[in-house]
Amino acid sequence: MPMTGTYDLRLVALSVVIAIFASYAALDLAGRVTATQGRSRRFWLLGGATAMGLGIWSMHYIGMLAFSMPMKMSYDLPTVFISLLAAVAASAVALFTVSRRRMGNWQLTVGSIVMGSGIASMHYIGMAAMRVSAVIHYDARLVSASIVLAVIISLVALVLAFQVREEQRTSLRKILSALVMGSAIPVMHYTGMWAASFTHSDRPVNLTHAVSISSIGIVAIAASSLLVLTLIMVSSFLDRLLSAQRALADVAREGERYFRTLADAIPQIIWTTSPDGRFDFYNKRWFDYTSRAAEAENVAGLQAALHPEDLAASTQRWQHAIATGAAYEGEYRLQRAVDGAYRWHLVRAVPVHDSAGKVVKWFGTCTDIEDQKRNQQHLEQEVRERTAELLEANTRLTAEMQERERTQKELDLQHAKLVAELTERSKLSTLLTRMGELLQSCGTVQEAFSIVLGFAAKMFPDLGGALILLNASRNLLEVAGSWGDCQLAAEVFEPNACWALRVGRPYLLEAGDRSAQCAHVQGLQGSSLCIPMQAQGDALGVLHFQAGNRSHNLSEQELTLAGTFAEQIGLSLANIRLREALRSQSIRDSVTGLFNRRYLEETMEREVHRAARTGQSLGVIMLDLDHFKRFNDTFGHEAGDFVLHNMGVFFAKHTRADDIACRYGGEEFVLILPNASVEATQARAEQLRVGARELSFTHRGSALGTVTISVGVAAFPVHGPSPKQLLAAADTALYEAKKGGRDRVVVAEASQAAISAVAGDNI
Ligand code: GH3
Ligand code: MG
Ligand code: MG
Repeated sequence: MPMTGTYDLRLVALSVVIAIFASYAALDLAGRVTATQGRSRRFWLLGGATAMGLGIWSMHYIGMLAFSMPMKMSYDLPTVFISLLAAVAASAVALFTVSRRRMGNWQLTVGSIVMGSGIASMHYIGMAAMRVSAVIHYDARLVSASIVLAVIISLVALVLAFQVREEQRTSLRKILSALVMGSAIPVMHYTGMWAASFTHSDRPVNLTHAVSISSIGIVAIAASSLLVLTLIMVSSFLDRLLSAQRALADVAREGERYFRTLADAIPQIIWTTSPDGRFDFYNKRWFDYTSRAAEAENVAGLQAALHPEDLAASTQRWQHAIATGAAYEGEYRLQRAVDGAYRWHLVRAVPVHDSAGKVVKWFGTCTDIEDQKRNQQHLEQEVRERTAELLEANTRLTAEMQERERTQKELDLQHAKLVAELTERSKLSTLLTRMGELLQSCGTVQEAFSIVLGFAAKMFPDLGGALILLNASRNLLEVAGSWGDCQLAAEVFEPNACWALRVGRPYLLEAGDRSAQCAHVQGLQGSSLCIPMQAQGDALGVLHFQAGNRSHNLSEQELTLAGTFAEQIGLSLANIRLREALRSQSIRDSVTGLFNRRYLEETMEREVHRAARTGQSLGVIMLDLDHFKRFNDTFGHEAGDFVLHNMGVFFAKHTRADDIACRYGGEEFVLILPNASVEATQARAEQLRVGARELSFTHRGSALGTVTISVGVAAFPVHGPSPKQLLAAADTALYEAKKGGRDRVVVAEASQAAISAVAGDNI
């Protein structure tokens, strides 16, 4: 009949605790095996497998011992050890599988099956070690289930171990994994127990190597397995710690080696000092540069090579850096041993701090900047030179531009001045032309003078001036007119008073010059100019200009214009003179200077009309030289002309300005006396007759004797209404005078018609 057993729950709990502990140890050891190589690895693989196997096995056995039946239970010792070996083997497979670099599906599958089979073997071998008076039957399905469970647990254990193997410290994941694994192993164990059933048997039990386990035994198994597990875990921890320190030391050594290699490779001087500034390292470059021996260097410091002038500054700065922990930097000269030359270096040092911020080291460098500095100086010099050149060029350009601007302004000014001058000249030229045109149409010189004065005021607005003319007898200069502000010492003066007339060309007196001042400008402060005016070689007078009291002289332009002005006047006056002469020649008789017969006829017509219009009378005297043929014959024709000329002068002199004296032909003369009655005309004729007789002529040294005249007198309106009748009446009277014995005056017989006309007028 089947037997039932009971479980001591305390022992069940102990078995679960051991399983969890063993699982944790397994995970920890997996990491150790993975981290080590060679012999260490083998040690940890074997040690780990043993401890882990022991743990699993002790869980199993305490689980077995937790089960009790009402009979004596003992265990066959050799079989128990075999089951222990199975547990160790399974553990070894597990550790090996998870400590590989990678764990593929294939490895995982094989590992799980081997490990699961191992654990299952351990369990059922353990069961076989039981020595009880009962027969054990196994439920095949539950056995199978327990084996599958063992494989699944192994699979999970391998995956979890593989994942947490790198974790050096205790982590939640590691603990959770240990709990999962540690709980699963007892589940497999108790499933295996469940598969077994016991029926009582009376067959004797072989107890040759059997032992029965007491409570103390259980404690011993549990304690020893936990102790082994603890020991191996402590060992693992210590090993991990030592490895880490070794690794750190290796890293430090490696770092030092790298640093030195790097420091020697760098083409700069590298040095380090302790926190208080004591030099403890230089790279190769320093020794090459200074040719110093490596042993002597630890104290000397950079000062050994520093330029004496840089020593104080660098020391002070270095001390400040050490005191404050601030970075150190400066440019100093270091002496190069090979040639003794001091080369500029950029010296820098930075402090290295520990995690607490304390300075633990100074790292320094000296960079040779000599070439750089020289290049920089060279560049700066170049820049300075270029800048100076540019500045100079700029200054030059500015000056040139200013010069150009000034020139341009000057040109503009000159241009404006020129334009103004041209405008002025054009204006003046127009005035000159207009004056010329007006002068052209002047009939007499007097008329021309008034035009000249008018234009002078317009053309010389800044100057005063005067037109000064020689009088008829050419012995005095008289001021004909003036313009502007003209101050003259006298209105009339002698020709000699003017230097221009004396020297026969323009005379300029500069302002303030009193050396040879013309008398007519006595007392004048400013400049003056006199230009002689001539027409056909005859001096007419002086054109005078003066600049008032202006301190400066007449300008070139004024002088030129004055010259042109005078020239124009001279030319015009010459023209007028010529025209006057031509006209005079056409109306005057050249021998006597009296009007000719043509002029008489024209004038008499006009005079008769005027007399008729005004109701005045007009006297006509016709006279003829007596026996002039005989005179000619006696004294010659030339002497006759001489007498004729003098007679002309005599008649001109003894007539009034209004009277018209003319040579009527040969040695006959006619005088027209406007506004003269018959009596007045007769009286004048008588005077002339007496005067002519008293004239005595001397020609070429010989006396020519005297000449008498016979005179016929007629008058308008008594002797006729027309010139023709009047002249005929006078001629008839003259004939009567001749007939009556010559040297007498005969008044014409008044015609009846004329008398009646006169009488009619009187009524
Ligand atoms: P009377 O009149 O008294 O009767 O005598 P007469 O001799 O003067 O008169 P007659 O008419 O015969 O002569 C005029 C003379 O006048 C002729 C001429 O010789 C002279 N005669 C006329 N014209 C000129 C002249 O221009 N020059 C000169 N020298 N003689 C002139
Ligand atoms: Mg005659
Ligand atoms: Mg006569």
